[in-house]
Amino acid sequence: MNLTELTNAKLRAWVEDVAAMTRPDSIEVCDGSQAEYDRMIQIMVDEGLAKPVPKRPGSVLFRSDPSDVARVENRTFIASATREAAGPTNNWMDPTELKQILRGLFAGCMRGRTLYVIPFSMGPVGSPIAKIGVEISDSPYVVANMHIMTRVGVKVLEVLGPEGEFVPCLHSVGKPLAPGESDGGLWPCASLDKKYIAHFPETREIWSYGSGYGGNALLGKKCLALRIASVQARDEGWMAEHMLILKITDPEGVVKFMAGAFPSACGKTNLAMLVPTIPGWKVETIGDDIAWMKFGKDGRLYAINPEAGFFGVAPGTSLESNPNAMNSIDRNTLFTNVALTKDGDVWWEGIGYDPPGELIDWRGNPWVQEKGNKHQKPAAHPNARFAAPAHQCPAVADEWEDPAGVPIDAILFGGRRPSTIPLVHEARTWNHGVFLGSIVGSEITAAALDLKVGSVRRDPFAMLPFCGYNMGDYFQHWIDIGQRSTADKLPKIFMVNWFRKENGKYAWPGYGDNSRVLRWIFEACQGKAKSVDTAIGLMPTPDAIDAPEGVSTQTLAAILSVDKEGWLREIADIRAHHYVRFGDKLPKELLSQLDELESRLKV
Ligand code: O2Y
Ligand code: MN
Repeated sequence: MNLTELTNAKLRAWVEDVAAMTRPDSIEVCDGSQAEYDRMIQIMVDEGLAKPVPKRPGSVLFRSDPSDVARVENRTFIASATREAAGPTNNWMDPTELKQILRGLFAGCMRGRTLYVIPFSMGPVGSPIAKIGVEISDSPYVVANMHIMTRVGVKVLEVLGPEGEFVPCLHSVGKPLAPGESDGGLWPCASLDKKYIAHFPETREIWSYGSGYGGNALLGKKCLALRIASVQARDEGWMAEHMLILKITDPEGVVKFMAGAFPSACGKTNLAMLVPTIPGWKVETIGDDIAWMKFGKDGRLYAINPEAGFFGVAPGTSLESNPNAMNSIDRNTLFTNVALTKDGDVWWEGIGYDPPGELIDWRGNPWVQEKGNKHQKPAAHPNARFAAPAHQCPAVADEWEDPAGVPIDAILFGGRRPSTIPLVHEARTWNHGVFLGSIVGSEITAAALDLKVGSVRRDPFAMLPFCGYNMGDYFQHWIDIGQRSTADKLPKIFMVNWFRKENGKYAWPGYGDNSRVLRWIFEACQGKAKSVDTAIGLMPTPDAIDAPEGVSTQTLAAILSVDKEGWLREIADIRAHHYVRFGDKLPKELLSQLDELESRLKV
């Protein structure tokens, strides 16, 4: 498609302005077709940027620049009108100053490249919960990944219409080409100090410069669906959350939907695709990373997965840890920074089998496994990724594209907590649940930077890197949401912890055995769970959860008990090091929850 086919005047004017600033050689409007996707892949294969993976039909491998392998939190900015609006947990920059820097960087930055206009829908096209974005990018890698991760093309432009609203998302790899120059097979990006992942919450704009990777460049995901959407959600009375969504069916065919917020690298994708170890139960996937939830007319919260694919971490993914993910990526998958085998397959650490001889590692060098050498550099980058269409997941639920969303029965919060936090407990009320969400975090297990071993790195609601405004106001938004319905209609809230340790070893096997905990949560939603009222909330009775193989009844009892001393230390830490950051913005309801919890523990 070309520019003249853009009937939305605002969109057309924006594209023309950006083209005048960035000076691309050509402009293409993406139609979202298979032919377009294939052409992007071919361009990158011809350039030497993509390598076919013949063992997985339709799949290719990319190797990024070593400076461009993950989200860059210290180069991610929330440029709200005031520092206070961004709050204590975000990198703030003055919007005028930041725009000036960005205009300088974007000037002429697409020389020698094509400017792609990517109209995309976050959520099923036309869903009342969905939002439209348009990404301008000079990266065919971004175009191909956006085809997988979002809904792209003509249908989106039709819904947008001549006057519809969209979030403008401007992206450049930040590497203009001189006449006749090409990337020469090397991943284009700018140096770290020139990377900017910039968000302008008031004007709902995203400007991303200098990185071609993942969350920095696929702007529908973390930038739009979380940072900008969290601001829209606050203003419009809904919720944009870093949550998986799963469907669980009991042996009688009763269905519940659960959403879950876990910090990055806590096994969210594995939980979303879990294969239960309890007979007769079924878990199906709606989404593995982001949930948008809106109230229905019946007062319940309905969730959609705004994405259309999975952008999962490859290392550690195996037929044992996540067979559904493995089967999702056996074709039509974009791999980034994994290793390549001689017989044309991918390999990574934790894939479940030894490499079949010599590999090419993620940097493009020959690599032979040195068994027992703990210092050997990995063949795949630890943040190596796969991008695969959600419809390829064998466990994807029938409802995953329902435009109305699915009614959420339970919300789960969790983190990596080797001590204190039990396997599962249920909040007494919505506000108690909000309190639990606000204290989510993971314990520091090895000395990292300036953080003390054993201290908790808080990641409230798993939104620390993704909340586009003041986290204190975000807590208040959660409290306000609870006022909009009644306890019988709101989801029940739970905190889970798959990572408790005893004598230095994990006490709970996790993975498929987490279904035993989900069953108790399911029963709690039906009002049928065997529960005991404790100081910290409702907990399973000793016989409510079947111990999986290898877990003794004593161990199970230990991880299902209240660690009074641990919780009192936790409360002191929350008061002194966590809540204090939010000053006046901390909702009084959360302080009351903390005080009440302390009093209950002290009786
Ligand atoms: O490193 C990146 O650019 C991707 S980060 C990511 C990708 C998929 C799902 N979640 C995350 C995350 O960091 O939470
Ligand atoms: Mn995530």
